[in-house]
Amino acid sequence: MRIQSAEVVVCSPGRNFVTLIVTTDEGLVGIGDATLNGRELAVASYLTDHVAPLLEGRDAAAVEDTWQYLYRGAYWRRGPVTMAAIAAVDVALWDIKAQAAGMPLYQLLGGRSRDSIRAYGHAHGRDIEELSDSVQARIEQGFGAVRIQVGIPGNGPGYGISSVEGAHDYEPASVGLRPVEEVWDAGSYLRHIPAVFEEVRSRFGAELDLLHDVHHRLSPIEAARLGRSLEPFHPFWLEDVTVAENQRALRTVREHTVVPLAMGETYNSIVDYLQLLPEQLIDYVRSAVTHSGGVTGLKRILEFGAIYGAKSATHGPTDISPVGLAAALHIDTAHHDFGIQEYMQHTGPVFDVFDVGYAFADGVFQPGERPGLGVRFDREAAARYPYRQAYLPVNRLRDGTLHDW
Ligand code: KDG
Ligand code: MG
Repeated sequence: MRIQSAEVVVCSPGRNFVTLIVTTDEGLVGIGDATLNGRELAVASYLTDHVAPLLEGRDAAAVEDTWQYLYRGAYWRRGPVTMAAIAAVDVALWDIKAQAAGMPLYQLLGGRSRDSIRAYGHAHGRDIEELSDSVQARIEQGFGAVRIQVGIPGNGPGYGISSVEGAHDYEPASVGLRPVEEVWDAGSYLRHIPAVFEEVRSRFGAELDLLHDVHHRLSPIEAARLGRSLEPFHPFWLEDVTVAENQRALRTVREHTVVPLAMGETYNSIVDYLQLLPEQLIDYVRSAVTHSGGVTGLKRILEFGAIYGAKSATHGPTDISPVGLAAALHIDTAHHDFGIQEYMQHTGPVFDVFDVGYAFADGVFQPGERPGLGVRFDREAAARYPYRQAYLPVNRLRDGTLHDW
């Protein structure tokens, strides 16, 4: 079976997605997600201009060889644009292979290791009252694990809190030609967050798993202090407590706190984990199928992590399309060292374009039994939602210095 064509569609049913459609000479169609929030068109060009012509005529079954061909063959390895492009090709080829076998993808990855996939939801609010309402809403949806983000007095909207007045649902990318600018003050944050955890714990009890994302904003010693101050409220994890490039920072954090740590959503290769995993500096690997070279790339990372006791916790925000999420769910089903799956929840119009076979109920996912990934892409519906320029915010300290986001 040969690849006949590879086409890219960029659409925006509420937010932007880059989808690769690979068609074979036997009529099978596989799809892959190449969405890179705020840089979508760069990946679309990489695929259309440089990858699609190379794919035509290749053996559709040669998934590993195609991965190596695109990774080693380009000479320029790694990086978010390259690895998102490779991911889309890889996932589309796995989709085709599983459809050809007449099986859901997880069967080709080793079959079921569990009955269901536990997920965590997102709760947020400008203050503790709004946050509590949001936590309650997640509990009512069945979640037993919830990420809590809250506005910090004096800081204005910040990570996890919408900068669009009146919008309760948090969508990090705002439509427009430029990113919105937010303010960050670590001192106010560190003073406020322990009281938030204490209050949420006392309102919702010990059983609910609480997660929190620092989004790369603290220095190593600030992160260590945060971890220590939250220990009495036993968080499930703290995510991205320091900038992801400085992996030694987590040594400092580890020396001072036993709070579990998660990192990896901005990484795109197994090479990014060469220090973090062997030194056992993290407990959860947060990489996404879409950003780390697809099923082939992420499986390698997760197996490497498993040697060092790190569990999988695949990135699942709404800027990863249902195609990327479906691929994650097949890996979650088959991978032995699964931890938890993030589920930020796509909404209405997304499902006009993506018909999904997976299902979420009572806090857990099922990957679905459709052959392949189980997601169908409707090109006509996609055409009704054209691309809109949208960017993640930028973040500044009170004196105007640009800070990590
Ligand atoms: O594109 C960036 C978002 O996916 C990111 O801000 C979401 O940190 C995030 C998370 O944990 O889902
Ligand atoms: Mg995160």
